[in-house]
Amino acid sequence: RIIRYRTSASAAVLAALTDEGKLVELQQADFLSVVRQAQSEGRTVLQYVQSVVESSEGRQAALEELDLLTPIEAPEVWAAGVTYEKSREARNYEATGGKMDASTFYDKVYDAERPEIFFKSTAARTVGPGQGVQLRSDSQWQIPEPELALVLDGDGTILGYTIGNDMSCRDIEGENPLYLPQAKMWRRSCSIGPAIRLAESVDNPYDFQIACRIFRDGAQVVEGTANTKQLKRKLDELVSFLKRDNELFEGTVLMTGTCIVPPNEFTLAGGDRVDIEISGIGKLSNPVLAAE
Ligand code: DO4
Ligand code: MG
Repeated sequence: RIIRYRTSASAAVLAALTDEGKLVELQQADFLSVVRQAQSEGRTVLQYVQSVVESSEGRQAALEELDLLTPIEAPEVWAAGVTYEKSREARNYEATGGKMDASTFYDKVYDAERPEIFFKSTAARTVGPGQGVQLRSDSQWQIPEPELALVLDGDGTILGYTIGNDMSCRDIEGENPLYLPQAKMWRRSCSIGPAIRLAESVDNPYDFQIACRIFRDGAQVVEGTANTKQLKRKLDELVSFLKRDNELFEGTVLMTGTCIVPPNEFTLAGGDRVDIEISGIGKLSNPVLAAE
């Protein structure tokens, strides 16, 4: 895994962290420079990073004890939607006021060849581990959306996997689908991290275990689990639609849709904490800030 963190002297450091907890600082300042260095040596990113790790003493460290930053300053974050049955059900509930008896455009997009893909965030709106995600002031029904996120190269190659939180307003989206950008995009409405799991180190991306837990006043109030084997679409299929007639900036992040939705009566409140854990990647933990 590749991580970025702040040292006690406040310098940002890029490092590799093995599954055994060996932490080795890398000489590059950002993940894409590591990718380019590996390419210039004719090696895969995993081969390059492994060689650096093996030839360095490093030290033992755990993610939780580091002052983590976003693992990449993604120029753009995009998101796919209605890629899991769970999301289709939740969207139908919002759109029909709970009646659920009519076929909706969410049913159609779930089955259509073209997936739903929308623009989610810019680097300035995206927060990292431990930083606050923020609530909107004009929504009464807000939830986190835990999602596997892809870190892409400019040609759409999947370089690695991270965790994304696609903060969403269910009431705004349910009122009118044309309000989607407002239901999805506002200050601090997107979080990514804590690490980038190198793509070559993942045998099967359709077997990531995902868990989401929400805490209020120190107690867990929501818990959900899922697995990427429930994903309706292939990851390359989502990337190919994102690339179509589009320019992909190096380091773009694509969130692949939510598979866990809190109970319909639940809404986030300021002071909550959202933890999203994905096997092999880590835990993305963010406090929830009240609306300004
Ligand atoms: O329009 C619906 C958005 C769906 C979404 O963000 C998701 O399924 O994750
Ligand atoms: Mg989503």
